[in-house]
Amino acid sequence: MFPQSLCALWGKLPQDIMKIEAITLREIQMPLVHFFETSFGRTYSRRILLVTVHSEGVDGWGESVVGEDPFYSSEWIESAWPTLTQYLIPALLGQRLESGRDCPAHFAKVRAHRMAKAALENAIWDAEATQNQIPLWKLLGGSRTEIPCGVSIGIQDSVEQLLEKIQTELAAGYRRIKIKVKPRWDINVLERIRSRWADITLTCDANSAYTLDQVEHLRKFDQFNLLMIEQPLWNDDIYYHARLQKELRTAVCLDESIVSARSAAFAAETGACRIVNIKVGRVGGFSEALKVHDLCQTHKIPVWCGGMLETGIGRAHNIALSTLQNFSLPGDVSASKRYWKEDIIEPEVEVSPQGMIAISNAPGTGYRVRPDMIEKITVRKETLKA
Ligand code: OSB
Ligand code: MG
Repeated sequence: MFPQSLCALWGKLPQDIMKIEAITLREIQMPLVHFFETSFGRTYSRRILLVTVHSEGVDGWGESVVGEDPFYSSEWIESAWPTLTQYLIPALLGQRLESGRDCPAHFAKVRAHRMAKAALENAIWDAEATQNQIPLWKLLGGSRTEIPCGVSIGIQDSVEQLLEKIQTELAAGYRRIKIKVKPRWDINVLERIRSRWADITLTCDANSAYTLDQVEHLRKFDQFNLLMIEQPLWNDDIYYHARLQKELRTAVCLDESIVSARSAAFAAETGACRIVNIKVGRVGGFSEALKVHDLCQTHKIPVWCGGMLETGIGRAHNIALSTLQNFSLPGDVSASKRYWKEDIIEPEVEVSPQGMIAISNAPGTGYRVRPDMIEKITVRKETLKA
């Protein structure tokens, strides 16, 4: 415990300062209920990194959104593990932190590796909320009491299977359908969807499957009254998306390209998109995600929360973030059971027949982590102590 007198001097209560005593990194493995296919490949089972921060009797949890392969991003599970154990975790051990907002300064020497940083920073926010007995969403500055949900449906073996999946999700109440597209799984598929459902809120995500010389082809997307087209061009591009947006009636939404508040500013100033997908892992943690949110709000760009096939831990963090004011569009934040036979939190994330997730007023995320279940599916684990 920190000396009371010193804390008083700084105007901080002792419980407001977290001493980082130990941090556990682990890999768990969980099969998906249904494979997920994007323009870069198909995933049947997830390998997931979880971080646990141990601080004065409280555990804070974080999940890294790194993939099994360096396809969505150059980061992947085998880059995140050593980056965390050799650099990021040592930078925090023994430190006394006031808030998750302190993390970026401690991590500043390490370039990029945002998904590794986010897992750790978010675990600190999680610990802080629990330690102070306040909801994480309040700590982040949120205000929504419920959040609207959409679904992201991967590429299927046939259009019939996709239509069946859309039917199921609409019946479950989801308020926005997003499909994955790529050349030869796009116009034909959108035509079939629109001829069956003329009015549903529909979007598509290309995960960088097109190039600017396909602008004539991309213009055909305009006929489908899509809410947006997500990341049509290169993963690291903003400038050519600005050129493309000028050619399209459909709003461009950027996902992969927005890695920081600075890249969001660049996109806003160049007109590269009209909507932004915020993934807290992609931008390096809650602190930066809040900056992206605020920057977009200033530029009148609505945002929504993206998903990365998270377990309940990352999902709970996405839900908390989605309570901020400018998250005005339905996110890819859907129910646990769409992904997992059994989730690692309780209660599981549930979506109402109206397509909403109710926000809990309980301290922390409002969802309890299930350590016994996690232990059973852990395939490697390392604890580093101060
Ligand atoms: O681009 O949004 C994406 C999943 C893995 C990698 C990238 C993306 C996605 C999704 C899934 O679209 C969203 C979800 O978690 O349901
Ligand atoms: Mg995307």
